Amino acid sequence: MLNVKPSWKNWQLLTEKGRQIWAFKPKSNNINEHLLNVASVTDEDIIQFAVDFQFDKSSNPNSGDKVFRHAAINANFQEFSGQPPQESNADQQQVTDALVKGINYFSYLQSEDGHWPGDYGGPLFLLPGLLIASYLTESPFPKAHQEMMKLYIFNHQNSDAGWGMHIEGESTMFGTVMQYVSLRLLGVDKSHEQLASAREWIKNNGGATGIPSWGKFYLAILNCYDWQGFNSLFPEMWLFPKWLPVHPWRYWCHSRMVYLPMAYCYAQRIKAPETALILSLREEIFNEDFASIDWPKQRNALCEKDSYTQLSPVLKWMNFFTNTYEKFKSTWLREKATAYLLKYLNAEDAQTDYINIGPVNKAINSISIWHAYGKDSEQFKKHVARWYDYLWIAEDGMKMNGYNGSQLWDTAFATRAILESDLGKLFPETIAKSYKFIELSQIKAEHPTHGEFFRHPMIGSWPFSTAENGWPVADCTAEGLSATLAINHSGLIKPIIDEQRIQQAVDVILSYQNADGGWATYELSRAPKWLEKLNPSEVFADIMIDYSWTECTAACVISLLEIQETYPAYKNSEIRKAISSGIEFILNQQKSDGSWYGGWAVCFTYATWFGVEAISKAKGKSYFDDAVLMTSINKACSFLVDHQKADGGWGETFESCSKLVYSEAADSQVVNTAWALLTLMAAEYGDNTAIDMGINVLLNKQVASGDWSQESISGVFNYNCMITYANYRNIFPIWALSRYRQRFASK
Ligand code: LAN
Repeated sequence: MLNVKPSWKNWQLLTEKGRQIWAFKPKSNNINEHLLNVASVTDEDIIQFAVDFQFDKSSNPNSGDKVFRHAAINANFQEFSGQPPQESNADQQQVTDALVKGINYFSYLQSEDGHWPGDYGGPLFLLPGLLIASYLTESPFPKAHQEMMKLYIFNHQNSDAGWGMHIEGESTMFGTVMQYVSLRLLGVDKSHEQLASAREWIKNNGGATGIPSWGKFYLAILNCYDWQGFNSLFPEMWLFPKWLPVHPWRYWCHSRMVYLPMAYCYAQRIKAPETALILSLREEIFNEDFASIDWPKQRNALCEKDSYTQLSPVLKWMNFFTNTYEKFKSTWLREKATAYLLKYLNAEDAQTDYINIGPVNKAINSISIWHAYGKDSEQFKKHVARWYDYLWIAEDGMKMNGYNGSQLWDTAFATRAILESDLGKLFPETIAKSYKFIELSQIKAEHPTHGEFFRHPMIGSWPFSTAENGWPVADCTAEGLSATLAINHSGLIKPIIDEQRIQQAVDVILSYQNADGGWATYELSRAPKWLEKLNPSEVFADIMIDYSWTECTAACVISLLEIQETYPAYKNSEIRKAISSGIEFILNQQKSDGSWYGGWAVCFTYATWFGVEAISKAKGKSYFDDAVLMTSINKACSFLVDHQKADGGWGETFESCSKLVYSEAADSQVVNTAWALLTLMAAEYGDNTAIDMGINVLLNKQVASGDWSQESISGVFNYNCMITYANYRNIFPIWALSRYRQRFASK
């Protein structure tokens, strides 16, 4: 039995069709009723929360998802009862046994609907946005939730009293002011010791005027910052003709969908009433007297600890014009722009069933819709109901996830990992459940307004999280398709995803290929590279355009290669061309040291795995010159072997992502080790010792239950913000062991 602390038991994860809701002492398992009868929290409960959610950030800032996992395991865990295959020697037997144990353990984490729930926290600037929305709209979270949020924020305070952008990051003004304000909104008194020291941090680093623009925005909403200190968001830009290169339809969809509600709030200059709390906050976070601050001068003020990208001179010029325009703007045009923004916001809400594309626009859309239609409107109520889809509980408290989950992504990877070796067939029920979820998540219809609001056609695609979120992603489609093919080939289940639906997925993937041969994330690259010069965020890089990425490209190429094997007749020459130019893109991305930079996980080991996996799969099939492919693969393998640690594993820190150079972790990490091993095995690397040593690291690090411990953070976005993928510590070791086993089992 795993240790479940008393108050962990009071929180229960309800799931349905991928939706994940943490309910406090729920009276029923009906997910739709989780808000109807939230049990009231007693003083004893609160005292017990503080004991049970004590978390020592200094030993590892990453929680191990124990609240969910321990409950799931204790509910019905059983050792594997079947007969694992008998191998011909003790070493091989050890691998097979570890694999059986690893899959068996992981199968108990799968929810009834077939997906693998998991912690998707990491960024620290998300929950504050939601808390500001809840404060402004006077829609408080239940007390139990509030207490858990406080604990989370306190638990993640750094030793210097500030907070970072994400749980592993050094303190920044953005991180610190946002958490400070959140704790105050949650009712913590300013005399609290941890708040007093945080205030010191803020003061010593120049005060909140130096908060980056996204922070300025949230503070302005709270009425703790003057809108005049905020560069104009020029709402009229949304009325530009579509052919203009700066029209927002060309932006990366995440930027587009964040700057959309921001522009609405800016146009309306939404701000909270001046309550005693707000007046006090104004005194707490600035070094100057609030009334005396020269606001226009603060527009580009930035604490140096926050500076990641530089605002370009072009952007500064543009800001000059748009800020000046604010003084002379036409009311008629402003109203027209605002009406358009609202229409667009409604469309995004309808298209995502109020989940929205992500955690940032979730909060800001809620604010906009509340402003437009009021607290009692149906639209606003639907927004509030979806706040809970983003909340997650682990042993460090209640956090806001970076998405409404990573459901489809994890399920597709897990399925492929399990089915990589024949051993996966010992788990037919797990695969059957996965299949059900994958089937359910494939997008089957287009929104009526998809053309009007610039959405890429999506029938046949897969999203990252759930069908309800409904934003298709290129590489999620590829992973969904690869997992589907793997299940179909396993012969375990009668295929439900028929040929027509497979072809639709292929068509979507083809439609996503960029002119440079690569694949981006959610859409085609819609603007030239120079548009990045208009990136107004000081803390994220490359957010303006949807660029082609090594990982996304490799995933798409791999799935197309699989399609060519299974359905050679389908669009053969078109697919061949797509694969060849995809491979060329991947080759061009390879660095001279043989590695690839990873944009969506930490980091070089991740993208190098994708690069080599695609290239080695394409080898020998005349998509490309094999000599060129071999050189690329060999260079990649040398890179990895050069970075193998003395114990046989690999380890990278998140700084590989932000600094763009390989940054070695003190200890081997199972996730990096698994990626490196998958790569070397895909490459059929000649030196077995390197591989055997790596496998030993995975074996030695496996714990008795079959799990692996949570180590460092694995995911990233926009170079500078890290994000947790709790299931990676199981999926990738399982995958690497499966591949290793398949090598000896098939000999
Ligand atoms: C994700 C999560 C998944 C990820 C992969 C599929 C792994 C990747 O291969 C493509 C990009 C994608 C879909 C992705 C893009 C950026 C996201 C949506 C996130 C990292 C999850 C959270 C992040 C989002 C931008 C967070 C909100 C922050 C803003 C700056 C708006």
